[in-house]
Amino acid sequence: MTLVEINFDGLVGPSHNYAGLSLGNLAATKNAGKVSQPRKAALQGLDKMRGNMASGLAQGFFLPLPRPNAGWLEALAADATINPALIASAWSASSMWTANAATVSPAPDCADGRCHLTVANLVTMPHRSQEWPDTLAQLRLAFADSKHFAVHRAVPPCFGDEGAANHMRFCEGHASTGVEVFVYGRSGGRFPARQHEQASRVVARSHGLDPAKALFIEQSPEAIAAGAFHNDVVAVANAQVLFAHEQAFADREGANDAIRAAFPALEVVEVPSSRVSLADAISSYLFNAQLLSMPEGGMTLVVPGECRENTAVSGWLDDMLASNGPIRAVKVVDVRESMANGGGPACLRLRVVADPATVDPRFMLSEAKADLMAEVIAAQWPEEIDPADIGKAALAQSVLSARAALLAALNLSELA
Ligand code: SUG
Repeated sequence: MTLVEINFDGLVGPSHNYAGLSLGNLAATKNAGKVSQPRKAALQGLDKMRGNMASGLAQGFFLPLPRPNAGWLEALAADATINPALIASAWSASSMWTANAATVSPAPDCADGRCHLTVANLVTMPHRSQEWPDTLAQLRLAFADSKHFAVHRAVPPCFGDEGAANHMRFCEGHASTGVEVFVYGRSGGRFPARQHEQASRVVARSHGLDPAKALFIEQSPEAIAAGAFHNDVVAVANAQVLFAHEQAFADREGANDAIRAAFPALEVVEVPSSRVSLADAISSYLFNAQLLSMPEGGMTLVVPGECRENTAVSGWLDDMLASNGPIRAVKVVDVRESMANGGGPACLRLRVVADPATVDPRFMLSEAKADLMAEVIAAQWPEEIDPADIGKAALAQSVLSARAALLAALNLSELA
């Protein structure tokens, strides 16, 4: 059995819109009220998937969840008097950011030798708190092979869990035993700390991780207050490399020492605040990059186009490339529609280390399937959504029928 890293990207749903629902997510609140372009957004995401697949990497996908979520509105006894933000919440396409779908511990790290996944409860934000039941259904389908996977229910709701966005794994190679690092927030000043320490500990226990290889590290309150609502806005790890901002963790030296004690081969690529401020890191999403081990060797950092538009960030990237570090290439992708809601290349993917042959093949991407998806998107996804139209019956109908057409094309109508 060959274990490889598979990136499961969330396909951007037909209801993608800018309702400004996420307090503490500066891009989303800044763009509240703007007209979105769901068709363009989904095609941008699909192009990112195609690009990684063309590099020889295994690529999977998850489907948009049913929106508007009529069951949720019913549970809220929604009527004409209800707060419009709650209506918009029921329309949110936020499941596209699959880094928040679940936390994943690959088989070599887990006591029973299976890959464990815990669906994230996302309780802090109302619009995200409704995702987990439908995400769980999808995970249970994609990873139904119980010889290789264990899919867990969400952590009980008092403990906020935002999934893999706050989880890093260090290893010699993806298929070897790793050290898993859970980053939680205690305080975020003016903004909520969405990942709670207890939730991370529940996930580590239920995955059967070796306590010596599971670390719990506090995110810096300044980073949360500056708009890093998840750790993956200020840090990303791959194999032996930690790529992080100097102000990512509450105790920078303590964090590096603890990781190095558990994983001596650690290589830290740190960006000092004197080169890139927290504000520039957050507006460009430098760290919300995919750090990928390439099939030919070396690592590539897949960054959003916004990084090349920021002088400080672009200059740092050039210097990094000129140095002899572990990151050998930088690839720029256009995911602007997602970025405007605070979701970069790394938010859009969930990493699962597995043998692709053990995954339900309907969730694995091929060029032919990407072509088919692009056809459905071009024909069915709304070109634009003006937030003023959210809640209108005609738009709801077109969003529902667009998703149904995609499920039918992919032979996944059981997720309807
Ligand atoms: O939870 N944005 C998402 C972005 C998630 C990014 N994910 C990672 N960092 N891994 C969020 O804040 C905006 C939706 C709106 O406002 O309509 C939103 O939910």
